[in-house]
Amino acid sequence: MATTTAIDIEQKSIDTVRILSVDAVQKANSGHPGTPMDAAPMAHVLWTRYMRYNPKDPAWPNRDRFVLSCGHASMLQYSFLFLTGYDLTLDDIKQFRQLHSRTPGHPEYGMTPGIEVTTGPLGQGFANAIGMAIAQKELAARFNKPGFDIFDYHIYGICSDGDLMEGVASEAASYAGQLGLGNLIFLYDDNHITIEGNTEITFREDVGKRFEAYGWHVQVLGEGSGNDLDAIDRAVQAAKAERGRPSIIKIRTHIGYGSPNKVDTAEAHGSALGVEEVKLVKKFFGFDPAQSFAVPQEVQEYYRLVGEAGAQLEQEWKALFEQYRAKYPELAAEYEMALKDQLPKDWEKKLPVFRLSDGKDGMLSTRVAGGKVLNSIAASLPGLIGGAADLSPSTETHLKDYSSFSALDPGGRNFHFGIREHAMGAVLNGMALTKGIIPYGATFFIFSEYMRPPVRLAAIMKIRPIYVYTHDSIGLGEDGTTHQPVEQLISMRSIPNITVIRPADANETALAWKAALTHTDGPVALVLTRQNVPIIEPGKYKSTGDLSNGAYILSEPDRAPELILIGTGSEVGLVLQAQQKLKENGIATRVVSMPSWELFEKQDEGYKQRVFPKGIKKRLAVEAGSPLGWHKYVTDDGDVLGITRFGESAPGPEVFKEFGFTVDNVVNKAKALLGR
Ligand SMILES: Cc1ncc(C[n+]2csc(CCOP(=O)(O)OP(=O)(O)O)c2C)c(N)n1
Ligand SMILES: [Mg+2]
Repeated sequence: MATTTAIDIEQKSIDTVRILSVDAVQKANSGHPGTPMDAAPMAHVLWTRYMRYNPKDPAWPNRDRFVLSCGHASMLQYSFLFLTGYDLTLDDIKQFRQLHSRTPGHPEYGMTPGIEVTTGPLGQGFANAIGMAIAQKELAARFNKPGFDIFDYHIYGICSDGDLMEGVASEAASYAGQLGLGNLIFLYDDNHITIEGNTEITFREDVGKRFEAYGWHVQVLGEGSGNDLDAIDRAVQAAKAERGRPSIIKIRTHIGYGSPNKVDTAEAHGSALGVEEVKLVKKFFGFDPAQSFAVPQEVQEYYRLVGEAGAQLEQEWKALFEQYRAKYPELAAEYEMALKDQLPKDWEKKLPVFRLSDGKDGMLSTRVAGGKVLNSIAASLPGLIGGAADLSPSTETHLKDYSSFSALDPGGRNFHFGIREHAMGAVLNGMALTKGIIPYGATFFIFSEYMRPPVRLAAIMKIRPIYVYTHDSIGLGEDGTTHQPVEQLISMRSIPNITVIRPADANETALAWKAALTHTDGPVALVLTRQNVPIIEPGKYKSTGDLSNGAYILSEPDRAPELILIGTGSEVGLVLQAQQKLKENGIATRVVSMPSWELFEKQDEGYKQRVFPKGIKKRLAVEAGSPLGWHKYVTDDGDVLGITRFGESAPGPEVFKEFGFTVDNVVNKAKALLGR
C-alpha cells in the first residue's frame, strides 16, 4: 500500500498547487488560473524528480535553470517556489499582483527569489532559455576539467501555444537546433486554447514536425498525458538522455482542468474563475470548498523535503568546487571574480589608444575602431563572447583569434546568430543572466527595431548585454531611407535603464567599450559609424572630463565662451570645424562632446554646471537624428540641428549636405542664435 500512499501524496500536492493558484487569482480578481491548473503535473515532475535547486541558495551556480516562458501562468511558479521552501510565504501568495508584492503579475527577475528571468511577452522566455543553454556550454568548456564537471546543469522550460506562435520562438528554435543544444528541455503545454478561443482558428500546423525540421528531439504525448506523471517522467528521462539535440515534449493538457464549467474554454485563461466555480473546483479535487489558501500539512512537508534535498546537492557541488580550487586555483579565482561581476585585473591596459597614423588621412570609422578595441581586449576577457546577425564583416565584431561556437566547439567565442535579430536579442538576455558571461550582439542600428522587445526586457531586468549598432545615421549613405536611422537614438534613449553611447572617434570608442564593460546594471548600446571620422588624439584639445562623464568639454576657446556647440558621434568632428570658423568670425565657442545622455545624468550637479553653465544659454546641439529631447540641454534659448524626415539614397557626404550637416550651416545657425 506504500506506493498508493506515494501516489496519493503526489496527487494531493499537484492539486494543492492548482488550488493555490486558483485562490490567488480569485483573491486578486486578476490573473490566469487555467494554465497552472493544466500544467501543475508537468511542473511537479520537473520540480520533484528532475530539477536540481536549493531554495535556500537560489543563485547556486550549478543549479538547473527553470524558465516559465508563458509568464502569465506565474502562479504555477510562485506555488512551487513557496512550497519547496524559497524565501516566499503564503502571505506573499495572498498578495499576488498587488503593489510592491513579491508576486507580480508576471515573473520578474530580481523581485522573487528563484525567478531566473522576467517573462510575459510570449516567446521571449523560450528564446532566453536558448541563451542560457549556450551559456552553460560556454562555462563547461571554459571551466570543466576531467573529473570536475563544475557546470553540468540543464535548462528546463514550460512554454505555451502563444510562445510557439511568436516569431522569436521560431528564430530561436532554428538557432538552437543548429547548435545542437542537448542541455535544453522544453515542455509544451499543448492545451489548444488561447485568448480568442480554440487554436483551430489560427494555429493548425504540426508543431512537432516543425521542431523536427529545426533539428530538435521531439516527443508528442497524446490525450491524457497532461495528468500522466509516468508518461511525462519517461519523456523527460528520454529528453535528458538525448545529448546532441534540444528537446521538446508536447503534452496534451486541458486548460482549467478541474473546473466543471470552464475546462477547455478561453474563459479559464485570463480571469478569476468566480467564487462559485472555485468552490466546484475544490469539490472536484476533494478539498474543502469553505477554505481558501489551504495547504495540507503533508503536502507542505512533501515539497519541503524535496527542497531540502537540493541543499545536499549544493553541498556536494561545493565540496567538488573546493577540490577544483586546490587543483585549478586560477580558474576557480576567475570564476569567483565573475560571480562578483568583477573583471580580470588590468584588462583595461589592453585598450588601444589611437593615433592619427592608425587611420587613413587621420580618419577611421568608429565601427572599425570598435573592432580593433574588441580584438585587443578579447584575450584578457574570457567571458566576453558574442557575434552578429549575419553582419560581422560590416559591424567589425568578429574575434579574429577565436573560433565559432558550435556543437563540436562549445568553447568558441564567435556567434553566427544568423539573420535573426529578435532571437539574437533574446538569446543575449539568457546569456547575460549567466554569471561569467558578458555577451554582445551586433547589427545595423536600424535593425535594433527588429530586436526591441528583448532590449526592453534587458533594461527591465537590469542585465548587461552589450549591443554594437553600426551604420548609425544618414551618413551610411547609398543604402538609403530603409537603412538610415533617424528616430532610433531618441527611441533607444527613451527606454529606462539603458545606456546609449555614441562615441565621436576611435578613442572615444575605446572608452565606450570600457564604459560598457564596467557597467553592470543595464544594457549598453554602442552606436557606431559606418563612415570614417577624424581621430582625435588624446591631448589635442584642452579637455575637461572624458566619455565616462557622458558629456565633457572637448575643446575650450581662448576666452570665455559665448556659445556651446554640442555634438555626438560623427557630428563632433563637424562642430570642431565650426568652432574654428566661428573663431575666425570672432565668436568664442565651447565644444561639448556628448556621447551619452545617461552617463551625463549620473554626474553631480557641480559637474553638470561646469559643462553647461547657467550663464551660457546659447547652445546648439548637432546630431544626425531626431531633435526630440535635446531641448533639455540646449534650453529654450538654444537650437538643435537634427533630422525630422526620412533619409535619402546617395553617397553619405551628399546626404549630410542635403540635410544641412555642413560647417556653413552650423556656423549660420550659431550666428543666428547670437543675433549676428
Ligand atoms: C508578445 C505577446 N503578445 C500578446 C500577449 C498577451 N497574451 C497573454 S496570454 C495570451 C494567449 C495565451 O495563449 P497560450 O499561450 O496558449 O496560453 P494559455 O492560454 O494556454 O495559458 C496572449 C495573447 C503577450 N503576453 N505577449
Ligand atoms: Mg494555450
